[in-house]
Amino acid sequence: MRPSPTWWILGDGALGRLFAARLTTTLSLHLIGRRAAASPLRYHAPSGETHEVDVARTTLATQALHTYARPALVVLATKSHATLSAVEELAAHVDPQTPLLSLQNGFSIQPRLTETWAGPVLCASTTEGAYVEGDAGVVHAGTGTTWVGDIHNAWPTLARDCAYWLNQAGFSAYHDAAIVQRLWHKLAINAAINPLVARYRIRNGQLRDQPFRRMVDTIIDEIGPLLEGEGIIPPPAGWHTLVWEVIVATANNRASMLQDVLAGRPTEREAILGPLLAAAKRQRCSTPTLETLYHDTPS
Ligand code: KPL
Repeated sequence: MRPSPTWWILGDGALGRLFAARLTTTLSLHLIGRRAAASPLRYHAPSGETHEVDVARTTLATQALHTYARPALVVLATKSHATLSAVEELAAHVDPQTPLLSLQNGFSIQPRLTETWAGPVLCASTTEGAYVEGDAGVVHAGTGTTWVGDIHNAWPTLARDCAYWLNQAGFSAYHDAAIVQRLWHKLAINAAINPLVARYRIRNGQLRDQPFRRMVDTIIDEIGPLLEGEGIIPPPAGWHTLVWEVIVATANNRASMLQDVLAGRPTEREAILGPLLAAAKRQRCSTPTLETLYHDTPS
């Protein structure tokens, strides 16, 4: 195995805790949240087993954090709308060339970070499912796949290295030279699932029942042509199959947007639906379903 680097994870939510619980076993890791929190993390594995994992949980303001080695990479696991301010704060504490790995949903923060951050910006698209439990728990609801790349495909070696460490930690991770396509595909999935389940407060699998089933199909009918108009290649089995396969695979999940609504947090409406409405405007195409969905989705 290669010598272990130091990574920081910024964001103590579900994905931040999940990545921390797994990565801490193979590299030197600090999980950075808004508040210093008690270690260890309680990691509930998909098998049903629970592990107490000793994770260094700290804040950017904690002096002790800065006595350790500088991070070789910072994983951004904040919500999309909180990422720019988190990165501004981070900038005062790390070398400006530090590579970032963006785990954010949607396709809004990734281009902005790529333009503004001096170092490499990797983006990941993951189908790992997780939700938080209390102050120190994370439930790994379903294993998935994580693809890593960067928007201009300028950092393939770094992306492969990052995938290597994720694999060492037990994830299935791959470099993807076409990560932009992958991010848009995930955005299509999130747009068809998250706003509806958040509004009606249902689990993903309930979308298979009417009247939701019809609503999902109508949304997909609008999204597919729109994304193709943006140069996104349709998935091999088509947009409907892509979305319905995820609904079936995550039937028991409470989607991230539903978790946000239930916890009274802001949602990722802008990151997920905003880029679609912007594409519709660019293409001068009418998308009444997406517009209604945007207005009906809590912000
Ligand atoms: O990514 C997700 C989310 O919850 O944000 C889906 C795929 C909808 C699974 O719940």
